[in-house]
Amino acid sequence: GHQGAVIWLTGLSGSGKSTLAMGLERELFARGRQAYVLDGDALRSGLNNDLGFGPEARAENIRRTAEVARLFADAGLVVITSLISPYAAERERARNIIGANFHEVYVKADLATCEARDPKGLYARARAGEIKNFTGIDAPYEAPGSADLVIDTAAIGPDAALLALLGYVESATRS
Ligand code: GGZ
Repeated sequence: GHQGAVIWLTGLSGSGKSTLAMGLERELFARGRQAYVLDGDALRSGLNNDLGFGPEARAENIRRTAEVARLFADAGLVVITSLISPYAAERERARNIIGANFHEVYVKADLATCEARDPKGLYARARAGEIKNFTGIDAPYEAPGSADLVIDTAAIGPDAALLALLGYVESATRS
């Protein structure tokens, strides 16, 4: 049988979270699993459209997403969250909300790599002072010290990264 789970991706903007999340959803679905992505950027256009990027707003963003993820996981889905979630304390809060089915995955890429990718031009705008409180520039990112899985997307390509994530999720959610 299968149990629900929450795969909590954390990492800088441009680290590859969204690409990995969508790829994992697709591969799990192809294997008969119900999977669903909760993407921070997408949630911010609806459920979380009242929230900015200060510490308290980010904490509330993480809290709401964790509560929604818990509901979906209770229904048996593999929920893949894709939020920067920069504060270790808020990630621990998410773990406490969700419980044993919470899996923290650090999508690791150093700032220089993410800034070189800059897929949406946000780092350039943050450097120019057009975006304030941008994670990695003038807002903190607290790297996980004991993630359940670390995927270094600066060191391995997207296919290898997805395979590593898929392998972890399949073994961690087998029941
Ligand atoms: C960080 C920002 C900011 C600031 C807009 N800081 O890479 P993206 O563009 O597509 O996804 C990022 C997203 C971050 O939202 P999250 O909900 O994941 O953040 S958190 O968990 O910290 O609450 C980025 C864009 O929004 N974005 N302004 N100031 N990222």
